[in-house]
Amino acid sequence: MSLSRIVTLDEFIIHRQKDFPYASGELTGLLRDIGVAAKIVNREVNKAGLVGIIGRAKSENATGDEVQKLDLFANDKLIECLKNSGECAGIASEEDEDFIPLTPIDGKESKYLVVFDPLDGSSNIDVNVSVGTIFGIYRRVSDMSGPCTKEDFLQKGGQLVAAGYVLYGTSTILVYSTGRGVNGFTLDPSIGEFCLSHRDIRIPERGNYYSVNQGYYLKFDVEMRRYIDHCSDMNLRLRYIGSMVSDIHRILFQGGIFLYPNTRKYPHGKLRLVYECNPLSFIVEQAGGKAITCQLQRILELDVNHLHQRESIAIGSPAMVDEMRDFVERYSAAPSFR
Ligand code: FDP
Repeated sequence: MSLSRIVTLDEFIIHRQKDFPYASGELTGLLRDIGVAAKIVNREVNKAGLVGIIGRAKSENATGDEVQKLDLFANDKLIECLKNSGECAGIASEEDEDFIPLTPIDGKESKYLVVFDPLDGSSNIDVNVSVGTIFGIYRRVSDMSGPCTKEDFLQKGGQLVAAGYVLYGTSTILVYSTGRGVNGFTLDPSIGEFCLSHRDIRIPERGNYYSVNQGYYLKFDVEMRRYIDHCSDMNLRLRYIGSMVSDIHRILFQGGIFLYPNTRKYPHGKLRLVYECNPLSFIVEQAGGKAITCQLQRILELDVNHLHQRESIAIGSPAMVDEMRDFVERYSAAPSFR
């Protein structure tokens, strides 16, 4: 496809469908529906300060975080778009305790499921800092003659068919992968379309940034503290937005490492495996990066036991994740350092 003219997201995904000889168009339809939902969420995120939609909704979501109104709005819009599309058999969201099976339209059962975090980094909404939507798409494993089941949603990240995110930042960008590289599309507000802006994104081997909530330093295991000391010794720049999707976006383009280690408060890590760590690890690996837990297991190979399971994570440039691995191996093997 020529880059000499504007290529819209719709054109691109239809063109890419030809790469999959037995494609039925369902996945293509699903990706387009997510693109439409993203445009609606983007519209609200952009005018949040004007219409007073921001602020706390005074409830807690399935994982105990304080829910803000825009989270609920984004959740509703995504569910609505996916429900009406007929291309999705069920959804699981950060905002809902359980998964939601969707009724087939015209009796046609879909083979795909969508997991998502409707608005990641939501504690930043009130102060105009970038937030994003993260999504992952799985092929269902349950019998197609009935509704989807929990097992469909407890697949390992390695089974993802596609994943992506939409970042509502200085511009709005949708980045996705179907397992054949990663491409980015920037929303052109003048025509209301996502246009191909970043073709075949490759993460740098190394970068100058590390990203971690250093305020929790004393609560990290000793091996993580040693690695963070090393980053500081190397004069790496600390950048922590507090919105994982925004931090990962920067790392994807400029290189670096993002860490959310286990702490005393979150002994298994804080970030959610199903709709945060897995989709972002899929993207980062597709771009040539790596993603492991702070106990050194590859994120995409982790067993999923619970929809809202939390894990620790180290993700980013391959050489930096390898280096962090070396530190953990070295210092966790030396009990005297604990
Ligand atoms: P948030 O709670 O604002 O939704 O998803 C969780 C997340 O944000 C990540 O986006 C972010 O990187 C992290 O939590 C921030 O957590 P800390 O405030 O504990 O650093």
